[in-house]
Amino acid sequence: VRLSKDKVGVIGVPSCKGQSAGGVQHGPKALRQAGIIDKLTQLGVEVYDYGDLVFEQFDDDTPILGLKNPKNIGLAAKKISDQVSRVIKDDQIALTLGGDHSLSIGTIHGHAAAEKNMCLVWVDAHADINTPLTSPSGNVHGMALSFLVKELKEYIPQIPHFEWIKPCISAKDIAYIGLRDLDPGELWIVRNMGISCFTMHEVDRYGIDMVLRMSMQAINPHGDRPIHLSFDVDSLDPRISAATGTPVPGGLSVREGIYIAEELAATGKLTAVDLVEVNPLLGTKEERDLTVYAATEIARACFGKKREGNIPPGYVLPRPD
Ligand code: 4U7
Ligand code: MN
Ligand code: MN
Ligand code: MN
Repeated sequence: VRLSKDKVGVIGVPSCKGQSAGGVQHGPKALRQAGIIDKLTQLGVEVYDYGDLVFEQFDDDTPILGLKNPKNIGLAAKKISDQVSRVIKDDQIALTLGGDHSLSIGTIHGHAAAEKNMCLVWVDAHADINTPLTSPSGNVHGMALSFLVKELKEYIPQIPHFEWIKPCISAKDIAYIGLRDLDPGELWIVRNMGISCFTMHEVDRYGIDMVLRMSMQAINPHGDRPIHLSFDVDSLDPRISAATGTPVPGGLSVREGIYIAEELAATGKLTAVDLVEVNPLLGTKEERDLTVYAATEIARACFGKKREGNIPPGYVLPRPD
């Protein structure tokens, strides 16, 4: 596997204000404790670990139009965006460890700032494209994409601390994989705005390989665009990924998740990866360990790990003298 760049910049984002369960802010710590940094280094990529971003906490953060924690999230997103954009401009692949999925407002905004022509693969049980006006929960992790899609501009109300967010991606540049739980507004948007959408129904019908080929055909037909993978662990079946806030039955197998990562790595165009919604405070110890394990395997596949194993960097086959 030839990666787009041989350097990876790891950014921990301990965010949790985009949803309501406690614990998802410990996701980066859990992934680090599982040895994610070493596992990537062993693949022969140069890993730059920037540690975890620190966010100032504002307790005076009243909901606006039902949207919860606008100030905390809006200001955090700016910090995330700046950091991701810096890492990509430094010629590193940005690997962001979450944290809840509201962080992708920042990562995608920052990626688009560094690479105008980027496209997006969003792997999730959910579409995360509620507008503040369609959200049934007020949780921003279910709205992240709505602030970024150019075609939705006229549907997004003004939210304090979100003014700086400029829509930076077109509907035709997004492919969804794994969806199985959409709200009415989201369904309307996906059907009417021209986002490519491969739900679990399409995964069952065509198989994961065809789904990936069709995704790439739709958003990156010439294979020349930088790719952003936003991977929500709730895309995986809850039998694997139970330690997450919004599990939905009937999801991807670990093998399908890994296959997505392997094929995107093989394009040589992967420039940013978000690994989000690991909540180590949910589920039993076994469930937590399995969720974290699945997430680290997906990260490894993104950075060149092959199923049969990889030859260690510098390995020489011994000869008799
Ligand atoms: B996640 C939901 F209503 N759609 O908007 C919402 F079902 O980042 C869930 O994918 C969003 O985990 C899930 O609150 C966000 C709900
Ligand atoms: Mn989800
Ligand atoms: Mn999500
Ligand atoms: Mn979730």
